[in-house]
Order: sequence, then structure tokens, then C-alpha cells
Amino acid sequence: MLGYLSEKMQNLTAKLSGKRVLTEENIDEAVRDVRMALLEADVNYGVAKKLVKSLKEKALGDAVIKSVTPGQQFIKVVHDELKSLMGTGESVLNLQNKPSVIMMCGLQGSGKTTHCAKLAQYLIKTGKVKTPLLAACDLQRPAAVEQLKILGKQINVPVFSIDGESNPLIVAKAALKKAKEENHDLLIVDTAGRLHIDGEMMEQLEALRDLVNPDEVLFVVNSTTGQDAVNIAAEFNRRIELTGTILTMLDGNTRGGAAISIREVTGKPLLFEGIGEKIGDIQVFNPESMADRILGMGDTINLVKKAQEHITEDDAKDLEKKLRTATFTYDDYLSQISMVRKMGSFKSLLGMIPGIPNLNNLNIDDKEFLKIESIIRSMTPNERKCKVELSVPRRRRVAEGSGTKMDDVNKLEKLLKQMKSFFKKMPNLNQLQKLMGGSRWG
Ligand SMILES: Nc1nc2c(ncn2[C@@H]2O[C@H](COP(=O)(O)OP(=O)(O)OP(=O)(O)O)[C@@H](O)[C@H]2O)c(=O)[nH]1
Ligand SMILES: [Mg+2]
Repeated sequence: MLGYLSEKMQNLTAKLSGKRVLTEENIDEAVRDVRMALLEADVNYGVAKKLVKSLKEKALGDAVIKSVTPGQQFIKVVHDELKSLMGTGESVLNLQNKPSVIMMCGLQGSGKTTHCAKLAQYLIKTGKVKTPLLAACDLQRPAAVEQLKILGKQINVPVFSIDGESNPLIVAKAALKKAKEENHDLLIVDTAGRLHIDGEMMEQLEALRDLVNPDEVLFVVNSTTGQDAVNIAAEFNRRIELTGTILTMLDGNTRGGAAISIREVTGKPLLFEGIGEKIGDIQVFNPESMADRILGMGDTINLVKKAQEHITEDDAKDLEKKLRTATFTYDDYLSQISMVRKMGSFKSLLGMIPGIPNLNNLNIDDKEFLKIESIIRSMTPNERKCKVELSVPRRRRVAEGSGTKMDDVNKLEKLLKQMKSFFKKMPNLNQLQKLMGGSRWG
């Protein structure tokens, strides 16, 4: 399953946990481990080598973030490198022509025929095309034409075939003619696969390509293929010049190596993912989401991302001290609100840190922030600093001034008390760092 790399990376964070900073020496070992893990996850040797090289450069050059551990930061670098190997974002099919032509190719059983139908339905559903036509040009396998016809019926898309014909070029030519005559906006051509790369298959594909002049030549590949996937992809690309890849069987037992390697080797985008046997089991390939799934450790990566975006250790230390010594005031609360807002949900951020109890009963609702802000702004400086007791008349004045109710002011006072007692019980930052699997930055 995807996520194989995740386990390996957990060990890595542990190894890096005692380090104060990432140095050439201490990341050498980590980088070696990553390389091994990549190869075990079926990443192509050349690709793994390249990835590891840039990993080292990035890890060393990366600015030190104070609020996360070196291990966590390193994992984030690995994640970003994986992501950039797999693409720059979601790619789109070239469907300008009327009709556009997509030719499917790939080895036997890779999912070509199934994905003709999946793709047609997906493109209709997303409004990219209206009237696709499927062409049954796999005349190698006896049941292939019937298989496509059945799929076409399921999605209500016509399938062109010629009974008794054994030459796929004749079928393809007639299908293209029909597509033009009947104003279909897309023709998807299914082709025959072989067990291995095979001269006859390639020649047939070349001839088909020359005949239908496709806008897209999509390589359909079983993502559980392992190291071989790259050689197969490279050979298809060399012979018939692919325009993109569909990775199939991602619901199966794959370690993700094909996904990581194929784009790098072919230079062509990964376009779609097949994630099951049903016709709806197709989705657009997204490099970020794929890196998340391959590497796992989403929590660590999100934590580092958020830390990179918004929090400095100084902020955190300052806040921690105030909370712990219970000197946290309305003023402090107010100044934290903007930081907390920037971080997104306060609860979701704290929720990512292991060891933090469930915060639901703390009743910190993001939507409440605005109200809280206006209440605090209606207080006098001494009230905000908690130097005077919030007596009933004071509460009434604050409520009136902020356009809220007495009850809201009471709630805020209770919330501040709850927060103080909650944070007093919370493990301190050092303990937290240990829980998170590492020491803090020096
Ligand atoms: N689990 C899973 N099964 C899939 C997926 N895509 C296709 N399949 C199944 O894999 C089998 C082979 O798919 P086909 O579409 O017939 O493959 P093909 O490339 O056309 O095979 P040939 O025509 O023999 O070359 C079928 O049983 C499909 O239902 C997928 O993404 N996940
Ligand atoms: Mg087929």
C-alpha cells in the first residue's frame, strides 16, 4: 500500500532527534537511509540518486525553523522533493480539437480498456466533453471488443467496432471518420497490450498514432509494477512519444515507486489515477496529495508547514511562559488572537501535537474570536491586564460597549480561567518536543 515509505521515515526522525541542527555529517546518514527506503519502495535507481542529491542540498540550505525538530524539518524536505519530482500541479488534457483524439497504450492488463470508459465518463461529468466515442482497436484479445462495448453501455457512450475485422488500422480510420461525421467532440482509441515490450506491438502503435494523429497519447501503467515500470515507460515514450501517464491500481499493493519515477523519466505529466475497478474510480493526479500519501506523516508535514508559515519559537516560548505562570491576561489574549487566526484553527493545530488532550470541551470556537476581540477592546487598560476584578457594573459596561451581552462577557472570563488551568496542566515545550519525537532546535 502507499505509505510504505512512512514507516521508514519514522525511524529517520527518531535518528535525527538528538541533533540540534542539520549538519553535513548528521544528514549524510539520514540521506543514505532515504535512498535505501526509496529503492525499497521501487523508485528507479537514477531517480532515487537524483532525489537524494537535491535532498541534501535543500536540507543543508534550509533555514532553521525554531519551533520544529530537525527530524520533522527533514521529513518536510523529503516531502517537497517527492512532490516536485511528480509534477508542478494538476495537468490538463489537450482537448481543443473537434474531435480531439486520445490514444491509450500500455502493457497487457494495465487498465487501458477500463480507463477508456473511466476517462470518458470523467470528462463528461466535469463538462470537458459532451459526446465522446470509444474505438475498439484491440483486436488482439478475443474479448476486448466486447469488454469495451459493455463498458460503453454502462456509461451510455457509443463504442465503434467492426465485426470480424482483424486490422486495428482499418477500425481506427473508420472510427475517426465516424467521429468527424457525427460531430463527436472526442475519440478515445483503445489499443492492444502485450505481456512485455514487444516489437510488433510498438510497430502497431506507431502506425495507429500516425493514422489518428492523437492529441494525447496516454501511457496506462499498473502502479504495482515495481522497478520495471520505468523501463517500460521510457520505451513507450521513445517509440510513440507519450503525452502523459495514467497510474492504475493505486488501490492495490503499491509502494509508490512508479508514481515517483515515471514523470522524471518520461518528462511527461502524470494525469490521472485509477483507484479501483468501478467506472467512477478515477481521479486527477495531484503531486502534493500523492506525496502526502506515499510519505504518510501528514501530521508532521502539516505541523512544519504551519510553523514555517506563522509561528516562531520566541512567540511560543513567550506565550507558554505567560500561560504557565498564569499571568495570561485579556491583553495577551487579544494579541494572540491575530496569531491564532493566522494559524487557522487553534484547535486543529494543537490537535496535531500528540499528548494534547481533546480540546472540544474548552469551547474555543474560531467564530467566537470576533466577539471576544470586541469585548476585550471595550475594556479599560487595567481590566485588560487583569489588574482589577471584573465587577458586575464593569461587565455591564463592557457588554454595552462591545454590543454583546453580559453573558458573553461572563463566558469570556470563564474561558480565560479555563485556559489558564488547562495550560498549567499541559506538558511544557520540551516535553512536547520529546513527545513529537525529537529535541528542539538549539
Ligand atoms: N483494483 C483496480 N483494478 C483495476 C483498475 N483499473 C482497471 N482494473 C481492473 O484490471 C483489469 C484489467 O483491466 P483492463 O482495462 O482490461 O486492462 P487492459 O490494459 O485493457 O488489458 P489488455 O486489454 O489485456 O491489454 C480489469 O479487471 C479491471 O477491472 C484500478 O485502478 N484498480
Ligand atoms: Mg484492454
